[in-house]
Amino acid sequence: MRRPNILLSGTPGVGKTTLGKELAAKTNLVYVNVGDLAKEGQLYEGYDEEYECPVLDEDRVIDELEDKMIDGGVIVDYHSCDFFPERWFNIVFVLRTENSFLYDRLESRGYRGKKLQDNIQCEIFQTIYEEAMSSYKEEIVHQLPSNTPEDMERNLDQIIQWIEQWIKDNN
Ligand code: DAT
Repeated sequence: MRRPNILLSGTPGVGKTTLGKELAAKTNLVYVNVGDLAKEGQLYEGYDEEYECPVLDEDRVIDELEDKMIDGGVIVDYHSCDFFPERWFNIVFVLRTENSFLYDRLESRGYRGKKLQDNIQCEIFQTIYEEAMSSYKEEIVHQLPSNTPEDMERNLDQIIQWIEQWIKDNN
């Protein structure tokens, strides 16, 4: 059976992990957190002193995921989206969160100072949405509000419906 590949992107804290895991639990798709994958395989190519985090080795991440993506049925979660092969994804969702909600979520995750400010700005300037619109066909890129638990439920239901329809149409 053919199954679609889905990209969940957006600023850190918008709810990609929560949504992705729920989706995988309710469908027969597999959830992949690119940050965790990189950590497990040490898929890094240096260290960013300013942001105090390792720099992702994008080529190795792509090599690591390629076979799985060809099989289909993968939900990929990452806060950036311009380095994945465009052909991998059937649909791209960019989660969006209002500043006041995002600020609280990032602060309770321990983000402070420049890291907190930069992530809030990333959301204000809709950086990831624009990145997605320039990296994929515009008609497959969708923004989803992710402010409240009700938003999360609605997004889950809508994506599950989309997956079911895609599977019907492609098998
Ligand atoms: P991300 O994977 O995008 O970094 P997350 O799934 O880890 O985000 O969520 C960050 C926190 O915010 C986590 O405590 C769950 C909460 N959260 C996410 N989406 C939400 C929503 N729509 N309503 C309420 N809380 C949400």
